[in-house]
Amino acid sequence: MRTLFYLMAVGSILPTPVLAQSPPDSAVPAHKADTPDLRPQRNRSGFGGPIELGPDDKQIFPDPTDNITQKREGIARGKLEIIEYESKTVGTTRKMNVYTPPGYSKDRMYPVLYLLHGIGGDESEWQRFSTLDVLFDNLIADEKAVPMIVVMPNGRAQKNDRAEGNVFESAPAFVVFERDLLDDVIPTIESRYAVLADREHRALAGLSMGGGQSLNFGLSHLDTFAWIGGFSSAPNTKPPEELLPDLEKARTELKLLWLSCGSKDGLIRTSQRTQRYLKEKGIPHIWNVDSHGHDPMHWRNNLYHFVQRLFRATPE
Ligand code: FER
Repeated sequence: MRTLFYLMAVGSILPTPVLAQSPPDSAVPAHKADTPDLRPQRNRSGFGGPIELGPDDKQIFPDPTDNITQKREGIARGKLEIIEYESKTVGTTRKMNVYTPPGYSKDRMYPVLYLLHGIGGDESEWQRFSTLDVLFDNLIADEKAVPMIVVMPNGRAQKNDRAEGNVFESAPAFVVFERDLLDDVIPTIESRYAVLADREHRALAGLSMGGGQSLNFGLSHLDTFAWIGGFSSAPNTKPPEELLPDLEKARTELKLLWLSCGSKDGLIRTSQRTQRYLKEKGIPHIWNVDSHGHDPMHWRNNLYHFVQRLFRATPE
């Protein structure tokens, strides 16, 4: 019901229902496939609602320079592949994008980041927005991130999982995805790749709709995930009391909880509500408010900072 309300409320404000997807907008130049698609989304003024920034709503990690996604000569490269799996949850064969780090070998065991897209995206969205393989190759070459596997599934758990038509109509499928992730995606990855299969070696993060999913699923499954991130989390994020059913467990078991949003993102109230509750209840977290809107630059930049803290003894 709540979801429906949001669909109706936002649907009436938005110039387009496709949010986390670069639209064929004649105002912006065409996008080349081998560079990240950082074109601003459509004019978002008025999107979501009025923005009021509080004293904690500050940028604590600077915007990285653009060369973070520049392909470099002479460094080892990871591999990106699309794999298929049988989803018992959906009853179809589904696709996900998997990045394996440079020198990936079955003789080693790797931690895994599960990375979720927005309401208008699919399993290829993170690659399109951030040239994720290049970003990770660079971070790993510089030893800024530990070698890890990145899994980018399709968070729209329904038979037709393409981002077609009014993408808000598929919002219920983003709820169903909790079961697909836990029962189908993770077991598939753990049976096919050399991965460390415990909570301390699993991270879950996402952008917008995928940010809300990551907080919802991650915080209610702390036995499965110890590292959680929500970038510009959408209003599908559960209200704080529901989101954090066991405060003591969250306080002691989370290795990293990352929230971020752009100061020009009309959805910021959702993240502010979560962050203020975390602060009030003394749950350690990172809150990074940069100067972006609801856009790929914010997602890429926060992913860049977030992954540097993953799977380390002292993440901060
Ligand atoms: C909403 C506004 C935005 C909503 C979802 C979104 C479910 C998702 C945005 C995105 O993924 O970019 O009210 O409700």
